[in-house]
Amino acid sequence: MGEEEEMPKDSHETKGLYAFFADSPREARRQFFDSEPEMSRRGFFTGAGLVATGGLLGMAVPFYANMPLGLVPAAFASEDVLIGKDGLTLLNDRPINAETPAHLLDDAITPTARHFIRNNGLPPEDVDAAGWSLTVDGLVENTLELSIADLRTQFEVVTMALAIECGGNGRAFFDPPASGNQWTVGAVGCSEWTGVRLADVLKKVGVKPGVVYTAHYGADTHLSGKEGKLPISRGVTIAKAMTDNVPIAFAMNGGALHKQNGAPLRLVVPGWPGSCSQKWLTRIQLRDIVHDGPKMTGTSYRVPRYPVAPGDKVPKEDFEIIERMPVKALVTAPKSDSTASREVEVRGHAWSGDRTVSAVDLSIDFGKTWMGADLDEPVNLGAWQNWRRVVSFPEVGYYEVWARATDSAGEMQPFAIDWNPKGYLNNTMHRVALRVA
Ligand SMILES: Nc1nc2c(c(=O)[nH]1)N[C@H]1C(S)=C(S)[C@@H](COP(=O)(O)O)O[C@H]1N2
Ligand SMILES: [Mo]
Repeated sequence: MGEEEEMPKDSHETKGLYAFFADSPREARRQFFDSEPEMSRRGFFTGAGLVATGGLLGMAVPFYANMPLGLVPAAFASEDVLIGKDGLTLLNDRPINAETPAHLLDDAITPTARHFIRNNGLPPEDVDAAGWSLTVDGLVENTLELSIADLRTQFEVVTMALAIECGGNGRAFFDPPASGNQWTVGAVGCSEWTGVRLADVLKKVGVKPGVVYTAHYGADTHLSGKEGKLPISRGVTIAKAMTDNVPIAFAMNGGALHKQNGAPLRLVVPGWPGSCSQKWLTRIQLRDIVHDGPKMTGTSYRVPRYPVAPGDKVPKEDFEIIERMPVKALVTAPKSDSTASREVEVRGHAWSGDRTVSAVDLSIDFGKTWMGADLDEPVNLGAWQNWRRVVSFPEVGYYEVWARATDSAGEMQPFAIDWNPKGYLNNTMHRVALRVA
């Protein structure tokens, strides 16, 4: 049984509003926004303890069909859980999941306040950085226990800009919908991380022959509160772990890690699903089998090994682990649904797991014609690449700007979603709507 299936599938009367929108986006939307408010919301407010806020949504929300599936009505969002974050959209508050609107990801390096949050459990409270300890064990020549001071003094300290993208980024656009956090485009960020190379630490402990995989453990706790039950423990192939841009990081953008981003210590594994980048890191174990911790097995962070039709049921044994994330571009300016002048700079970022991006092209005519953007080299391997182009619109009116990246292996972003049951790896082109005045 996959780890995600162990979560009690109780009705929306007993679980939180966000969980309801995440697990049953279509049903949640129907109940919240359909035009018969009497019928549709009564059950929710009596059962979920949200009676006090019920009056705020006293009428049907117009044009709800245009809203991303799974978006929780803003009237209910309790954004105080996002202390130290700026402008993030809260998708869930237990556990906390929040994405960054595309136009707030415009910086070349993502500020800490704008790095998205994806939690599977509850972060540790009252973290003590000075007393923090990382154990490296399993199939090693000598087990090591390292404080953050040990890491700083015994290994070369490196700083790298590295992109982290959640495997489920883009899930909100799947049809039929996929359960899970309804990320639109903003479960991605590229901050500057300072730490030591995992590879250097592994060389020091001595990797025994036969090691194939790492196993990562963090100090967060399971939502159920069960002692010893882990919210997530994933790993990567030993080959990926030994690459030189996988840091064990103790600083973010030159300052402390944000509490929700894994303070005081985390892994950053660029190019692979964000879930590989264990936060609140306490232990790395080396194994001679593919790691089988929570969210490694079943359908978690896995996709069918063959193409499936939208909505198909796929046997669990036909799923395989996601490794590299696919090629993608994000438009960070102009902001979607805004008004632009006849000439405007379009810009954003592009990335492709374990590869580089070789071209970004733009279309303002729904893909009929394309024009190349100026694309920067990555500042280091694993960083996203910035691109820009001044675009002239032929006349006033409504436009969509489409961006399409092509990577060093010649792979290009698709028009349509390659559907999979859990809604991973959506790298369809980002489209920004503009009214040119
Ligand atoms: N300990 C721990 N590490 C974790 C997670 C978690 O829930 N617990 N979530 C993972 C997932 S699914 C993602 S996408 C990234 C997100 O990193 P961020 O919250 O810093 O953006 O952290 C990963 N590391
Ligand atoms: Mo994730």
